[in-house]
Amino acid sequence: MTDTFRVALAGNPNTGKSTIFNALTGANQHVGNWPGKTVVRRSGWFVHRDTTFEVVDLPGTYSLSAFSPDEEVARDYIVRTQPDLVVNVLDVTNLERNLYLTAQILETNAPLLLVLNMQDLALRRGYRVDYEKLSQLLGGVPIVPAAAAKGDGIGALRDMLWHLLQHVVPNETPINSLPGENDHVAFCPHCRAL
Ligand SMILES: Nc1nc2c(ncn2[C@@H]2O[C@H](COP(=O)(O)OP(=O)(O)OP(=O)(O)O)[C@@H](O)[C@H]2O)c(=O)[nH]1
Ligand SMILES: [Mg+2]
Repeated sequence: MTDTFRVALAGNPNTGKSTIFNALTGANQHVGNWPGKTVVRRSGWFVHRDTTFEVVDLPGTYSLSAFSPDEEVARDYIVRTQPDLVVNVLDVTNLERNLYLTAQILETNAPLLLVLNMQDLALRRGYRVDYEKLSQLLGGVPIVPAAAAKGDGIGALRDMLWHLLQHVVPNETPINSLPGENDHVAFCPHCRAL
């Protein structure tokens, strides 16, 4: 299997996109500008289970309305360039505000995966999220919880990316949960066991 899958990280500012980008791609990064824009373009790649993933770290945006260069870049990449998967990174402690962009991305019909980041803060504040319910409410979008600054959830994210992009087979082996955090397991609507 030698296909390269293009994954775009999208989300509100300060949700941890670049932290996840760095954790996924390590030293395999390229930094430039988006064509005709002063907005920084960061892309990189990694290999997982013999599959190459190209990752683009989109600028942080609250919406895809294209009122600012950042929003325009994010919207154009999702709608026109059409990555194989959009990974929407959310701050789980601020779900309501973050889900506004999620709703907009869903409207584009782009294949979508949610990373609910900042689980360490949520844990400290006693927040609990019903991933299955949230996934259902959003039409069956897969969800990976993470605390990217600590590296938690990055392995599960890699597994989930591979899992989704290899075409999901119902009831296949569940993806690993976060180590030691049994409340925070990845949820894929295609594999109810997650
Ligand atoms: N507590 C906590 N902090 C995190 C986590 N992930 C990222 N951070 C911190 O949040 C801040 C913002 O992270 P970035 O990765 O720069 O966020 P971003 O989404 O790329 O931000 P923009 O590029 O401005 O949109 C940094 O100080 C990170 O260290 C996490 O899971 N938990
Ligand atoms: Mg960033």
